[in-house]
Amino acid sequence: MRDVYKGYVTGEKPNPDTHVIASFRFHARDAANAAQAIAAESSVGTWTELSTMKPRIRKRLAAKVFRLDAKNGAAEIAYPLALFEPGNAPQLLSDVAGNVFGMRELDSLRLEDLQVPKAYAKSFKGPAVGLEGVRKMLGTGKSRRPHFGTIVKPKVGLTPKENAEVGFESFVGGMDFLKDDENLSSQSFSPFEERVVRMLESVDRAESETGERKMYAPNVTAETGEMVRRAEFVKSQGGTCIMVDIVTAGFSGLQSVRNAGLKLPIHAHRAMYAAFARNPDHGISMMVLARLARMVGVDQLHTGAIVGKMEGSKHEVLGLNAWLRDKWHSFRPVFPVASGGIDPLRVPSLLAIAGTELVINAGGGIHGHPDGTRAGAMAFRQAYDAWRMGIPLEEYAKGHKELAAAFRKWGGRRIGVTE
Ligand code: RUB
Repeated sequence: MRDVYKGYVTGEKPNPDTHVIASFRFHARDAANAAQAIAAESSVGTWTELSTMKPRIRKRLAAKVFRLDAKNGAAEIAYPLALFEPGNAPQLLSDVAGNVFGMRELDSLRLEDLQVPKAYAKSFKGPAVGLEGVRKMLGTGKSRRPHFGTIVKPKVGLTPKENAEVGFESFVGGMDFLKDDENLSSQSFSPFEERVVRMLESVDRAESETGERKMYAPNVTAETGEMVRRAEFVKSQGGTCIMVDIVTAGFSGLQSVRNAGLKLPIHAHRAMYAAFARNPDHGISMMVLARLARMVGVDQLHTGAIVGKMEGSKHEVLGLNAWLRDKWHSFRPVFPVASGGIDPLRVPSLLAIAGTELVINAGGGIHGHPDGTRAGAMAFRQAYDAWRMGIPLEEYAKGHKELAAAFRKWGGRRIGVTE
């Protein structure tokens, strides 16, 4: 054990009302040294003794390892609340999830969970409308049916006019919700303002044609100030939702948008999350990302589709979804979003596993339908109707040509679920 890391340990259980508590797993040659190195580096310490260190600083601000499982490489560390600036999510991460991931004392490090005290949580806004608010906006509070959403495909390249036409077809076919893709912002082929105006026209047209409420989430992800300007533009045009790539934009950007007070629900796309969440031995878990996102204030969050194209075990996704819908401090519940590689034939399995308090998003599974976008959207709703009435999909497809065509195209796809 290096002397400089000694003393960052305590036998006392921390008070959860006055400490942030982080759960880590790690691989290291000397577990006790490694755990204390994490506590030191993420609070007041560094690799050497400091002539500038005052006893009062160490006493008040040092993080402490209060549980160490050296055999399995696990530790829980308590951080005094005074370490944190209220309402500053980037600073929280720079602290508990900053330098520590690169320390030589550790071969790998994983931040599994993060508990924050009520007093600190209160300094963040949380979801503006939450799951129930989004349901209210779309009029599904009573039926409790899943929301069906689409991502216009191709991801990028369509003009605003083409994009809006695809949107209209999706809405009329039965989609409640439509979002831009994660890499669409304001490129030359699709300037943001024009895209928003045209898609909102499609929302209006589709609402009058179907008598149903529709919602569009334009992707406002950009430089922080620009994100706020884009969100304000959406609001000024009568838009009812925005989307943010919460990882690539960062928590600073997300906070700027949330704190702008626009009261627009935020659809949170997690593009790039797997760079730090996928390796089970290193990085930051999706659970930690979900906690931060909810605390800062998103209303819908991608958590994994279980039956789709992206990683994420059933156990993990169901745990995340249950937590998002459950009570946590005074924050509203968040709508979990299943997305990535879903086609209509996967809808019954997804609903059987994950339930109906869910947004089901599909891109390729709608715009890849052999008879086009409207038929793709209809096939999704038909798959839901079949499931709701307990009719096997093959049976239902006999009287529903859109579902039948989906069978012809995707019937051979294997549904793989990682437990
Ligand atoms: C959806 C798509 C989304 C993923 C992201 O398109 O690519 O960006 O949902 O994954 P498609 P996740 O329906 O054609 O696959 O939701 O797991 O973050």
